[in-house]
Amino acid sequence: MALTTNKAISNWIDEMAAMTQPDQIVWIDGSDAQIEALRAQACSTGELEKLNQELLPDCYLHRTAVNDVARVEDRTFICCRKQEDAGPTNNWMDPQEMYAKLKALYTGAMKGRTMYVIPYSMGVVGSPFAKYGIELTDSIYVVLNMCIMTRVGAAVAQVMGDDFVKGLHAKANLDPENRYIVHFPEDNTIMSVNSGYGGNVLLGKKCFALRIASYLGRNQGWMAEHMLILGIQNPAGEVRYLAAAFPSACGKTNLAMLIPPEHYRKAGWKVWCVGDDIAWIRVGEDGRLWAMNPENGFFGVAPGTNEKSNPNALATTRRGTIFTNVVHNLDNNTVWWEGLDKNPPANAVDWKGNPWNGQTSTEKGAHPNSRFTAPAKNCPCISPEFENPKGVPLSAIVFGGRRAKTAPLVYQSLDWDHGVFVGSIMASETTAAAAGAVGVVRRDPMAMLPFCGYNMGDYWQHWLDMGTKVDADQLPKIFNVNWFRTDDEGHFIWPGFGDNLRVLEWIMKRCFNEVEADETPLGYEPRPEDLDLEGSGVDVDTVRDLLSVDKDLWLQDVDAIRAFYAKFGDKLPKKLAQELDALESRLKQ
Ligand code: OXD
Ligand code: MN
Repeated sequence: MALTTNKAISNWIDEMAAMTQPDQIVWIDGSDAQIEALRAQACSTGELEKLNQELLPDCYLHRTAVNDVARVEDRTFICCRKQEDAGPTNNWMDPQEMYAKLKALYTGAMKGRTMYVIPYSMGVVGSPFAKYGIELTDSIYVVLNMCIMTRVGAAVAQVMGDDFVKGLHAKANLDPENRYIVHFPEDNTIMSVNSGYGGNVLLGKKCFALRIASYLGRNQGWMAEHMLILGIQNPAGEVRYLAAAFPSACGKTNLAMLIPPEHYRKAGWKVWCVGDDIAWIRVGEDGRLWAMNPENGFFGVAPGTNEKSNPNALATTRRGTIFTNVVHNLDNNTVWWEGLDKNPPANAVDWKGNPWNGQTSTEKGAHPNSRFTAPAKNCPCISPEFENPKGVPLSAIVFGGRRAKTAPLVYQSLDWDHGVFVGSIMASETTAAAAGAVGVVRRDPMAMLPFCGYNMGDYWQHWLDMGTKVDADQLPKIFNVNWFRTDDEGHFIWPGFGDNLRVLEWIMKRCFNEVEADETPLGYEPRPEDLDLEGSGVDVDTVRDLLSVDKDLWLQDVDAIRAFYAKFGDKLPKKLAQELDALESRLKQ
C-alpha cells in the first residue's frame, strides 16, 4: 500500500512505472517483518546467503557480477543545462539528450520484476537539516542496504512533502557498456542503470548526499563534504570535534573509529565516531559551523579490517550486516577476507563464487573492494551525539593524502582562505593495490574530485564564501596531515592507526590556543617536542624529520598545482591563485 497520497510523489512513481513496466510495485516501510520477508525471498533466489545466525545474527552474504565491483567514474555524469556548470572534472551531457538515452535503457527494464519504493531520509527524520529522497529499484539487495545506510519508512513518507530527491535504479541486464550513473542537479534527480554495486546503486550515499547535496548546499548556503566526523574526549571529559577529508585508501573509517594508544586510554582519552564518510556542514544558531552525518550505517571496505587495524569496525559487523564479495567460509558458514587474520579457510568460496582454498590458493579470495554494510548503532564507539539532529560543533577541519615525501606529518593553515587553498591542492599517490603506475600523484581537492555535483572552481568559491558567514575566531582551524611519509627503503615512518591521536591532540590544542607552533613556508607546524610520543616508538628526531619541508620538491609541486588550476580557467577563484603565488614566494625566500 502506498505510504503517502502526495500527488507529486505518486505522479512521478506512475511515470517511472509506465516506463520500466514492473509486474508490481511494493512500498518499503522498513518494518522488521517486511525486512525479514525480503531477506527470505532473496535467499530463495540465491541473491543473498544466510550466514551462521549464532555467530553472525541477521548477517547475509551477497556477490555482485564480476564486472560490477566498484564505482564507475568514467560512466558517472553531471547533466546540467550548461556544460561549464559541471566543470572540467565531471563528465557532462546535455540533460535532454541524456534523458532520451536513458529512456531507451529503462523502457521495459523491470518487466517480470518488482519495483520497490523506498522513502528514505538523510539525517534524523523530521530534523530541519534532514533531506528526503525516494529510490525506486528492482533490487532487494538495494532495498536491504538502503534500510541499513539510511532511515527508511512510513514516517519519512509522511514528512517529505513535495521536496524530495528522485532516484531511479534498474539492474537491467548489468551491461557494463550501458552502465550509467547520472545526476540532474537542476531536477533533483538521479538515474542509475545496469549496475548492482553499492556506490552506484545506493542512491542516498555518493549520488544524493555528496553530488546532489553539494549542489543544493551551494544554492542554500551549506556544505556537503566527503568527510569523517569524530569527537575527541580528553581526561577532563570535554569532547572536541573535527571533520576530516581523505581520498580513498587513506584510512578514513580507521581514523573515525580510532582506539587511543594505551597511555592515553589509561589517562581517560576516548574517541567517538559520528561518521566515517560524509558530513553536511552548516552555520549553527551559535554562529559556529556544525557537522552532521546524514547516513545511518557504514559501507566499509572489508580487506585489511582486523582486530588490530580497526576492532570497532569489526565489532560493528557482527550483527545485522550485509557482506558483499568477501570469502564464504563453508566450514562454519561465516565470512573471511584478506587481512582479517592469518588463517584463511581451506574449505571456502571466493568472491566470484568459485571453490577456494585459502591455504593453497595464490589468488585473492575476497575482492579488494569487498564491503560490509553495517548499522551505525552497532559501533562500540558511536558518538552519543550521533542522533543529535543538529550535529556537532566543529573545532577543526583536517585534509590529508598519501604523500611519500612532500607533505609533513601535520601543518596548520594560516587562516580560513589559506586552508581552502590547502584543501584545493590535496593529492594522493596511487598505490600498488590499484591498477596503473605506482606513486603517480592524483589531485583530489577536498577528496571531492569524484563527488562534486558542479564546477569545482565554483565549489572552491563556495568554500571561501562560507568563511565569510562565520566570525574569524569562531571558524574551525584548517589542517593538513600525512600519515604516509616513507624512508629511503619505502617503509612508513609514522606508526599511524591509534598513534594518529598524538597528532589530533596537537591539532585540538592549536584550536584552543593551548600550544605554540613553528612557522614554516607551508603554515604552522608543531615544535617536535610538543607531540606526546610516550609509547609510540618514535623519537623527537624522527618527528623533526617527518615535519621537514623539502623546498625543491614543493616548488615542483607548485608547478603541478599551477597546471591543475589552469584547467578551471576563469572559474578559479583569484584568491586561490594568489595563495599559490604566496606559497611559491615563501618557498623561494
Ligand atoms: C566510498 C568511496 O565507498 O569513497 O566511500 O569510494
Ligand atoms: Mn567515501
